[in-house]
Amino acid sequence: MYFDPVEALDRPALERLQTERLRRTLAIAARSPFYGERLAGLNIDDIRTPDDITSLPFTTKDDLRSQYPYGMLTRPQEEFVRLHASSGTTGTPTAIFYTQGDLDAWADLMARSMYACGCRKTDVLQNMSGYGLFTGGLGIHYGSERLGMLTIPAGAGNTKRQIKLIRDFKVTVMHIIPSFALYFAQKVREEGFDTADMPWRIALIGAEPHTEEARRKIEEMMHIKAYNSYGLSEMNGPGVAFECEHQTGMHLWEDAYIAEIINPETGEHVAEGEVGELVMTTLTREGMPIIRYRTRDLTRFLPGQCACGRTHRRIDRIAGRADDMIILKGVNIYPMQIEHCLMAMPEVGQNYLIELVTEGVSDQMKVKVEIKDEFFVEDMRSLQALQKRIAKNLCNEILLTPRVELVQHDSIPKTEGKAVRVVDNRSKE
Ligand code: ADP
Ligand code: K
Ligand code: ZN
Repeated sequence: MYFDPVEALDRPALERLQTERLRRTLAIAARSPFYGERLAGLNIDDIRTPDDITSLPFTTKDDLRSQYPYGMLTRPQEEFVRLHASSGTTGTPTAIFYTQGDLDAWADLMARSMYACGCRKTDVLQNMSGYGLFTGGLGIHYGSERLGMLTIPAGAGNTKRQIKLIRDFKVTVMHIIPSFALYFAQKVREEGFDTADMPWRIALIGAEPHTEEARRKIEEMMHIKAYNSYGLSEMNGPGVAFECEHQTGMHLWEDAYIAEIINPETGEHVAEGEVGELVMTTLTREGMPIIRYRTRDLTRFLPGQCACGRTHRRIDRIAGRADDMIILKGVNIYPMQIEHCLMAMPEVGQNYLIELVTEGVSDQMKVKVEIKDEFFVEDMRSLQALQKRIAKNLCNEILLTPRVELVQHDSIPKTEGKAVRVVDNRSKE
């Protein structure tokens, strides 16, 4: 029923395993120049439960940057076999190193994740994310092979070739970035194929924030089941938390990580079920363990048990990154609030772009929205009515009225990799 029996371990046993692994992780971490100093004076015997982790200091992205290139390593460099780097969405990248043991453990987590949402060795997986330093390439790849799936390293881009591979090799599972999935579905139709006739049944989507509405849209347009996949390079890459077949939040693999949710201002744990910043500690990484890493990602633990029987707690879809927050006229806005609102409207197509500009003395938000062809009509009056309706819906959600511009499908440039949702052209004075 499960890829690994540890997925259904009872909570007391899981917590004992976490404690034991945390103690081992701390002992290993102390061998790196960085943690050698940071953890000086720590008595590992004081760690008796996973909760005792709160006595340890946080690690931030800036800490990792300050140790670039080799300051986080716990062993001689020759014992490492792989390097990845975060995609640098928010500044200088950070380098993450893996021993062979780390790569094996990661592939197992990935395989377990994909098994949980229904992938089997009889499946054929096409990995449509970029390879290279980004972990979505090789991370998914090795996990897929570990599970035993026939794995096609298609990489990003070249939609025509992607479609040919999918049809020729009867691809049943795709790994695809959500913002690309809707665009891709459209391309499949433009090539003259019906998405309902494609061999696929499962899409693994992740790597960037997306709303439930966007997921449903992907599922409808592609005639596929789409499962949310969460990870970050600092915690290996994908395979940190994954949806099971029930699609009710992502199981976070607690035998491999200790997860906490904190108030980003105070650093204290939030109340059970409240949204805050996800903080994570690696429990099985031997080469470059990371303790209490501030992910900047906002989410919450979901209450209750999952019907699948896995005991590892579930997190809600990522509401956004703390760094993504837009402050406009004193109002805090997350891009996902805008997506949530747009994707719920049937007239809206695949893409949108938020632009912040300064006009005269005040800052304004403009939202460009792609409209489906059938609604992009000649009749000015109905277009204006639609524009008004979108602006009004947005205002209900974000409490200020942005300027809405309707554009034809495919007119917003599509980047390879993670979507750019916000362009900030405000004057910095
Ligand atoms: P970068 O931080 O440069 O984008 P990574 O490639 O390591 O580098 O990306 C990890 C980040 O991507 C996460 O911290 C999170 O913000 C985002 N992310 C990954 N998976 C998801 C997901 N399923 N939902 C929302 N955001 C995600
Ligand atoms: K196989
Ligand atoms: Zn489940």
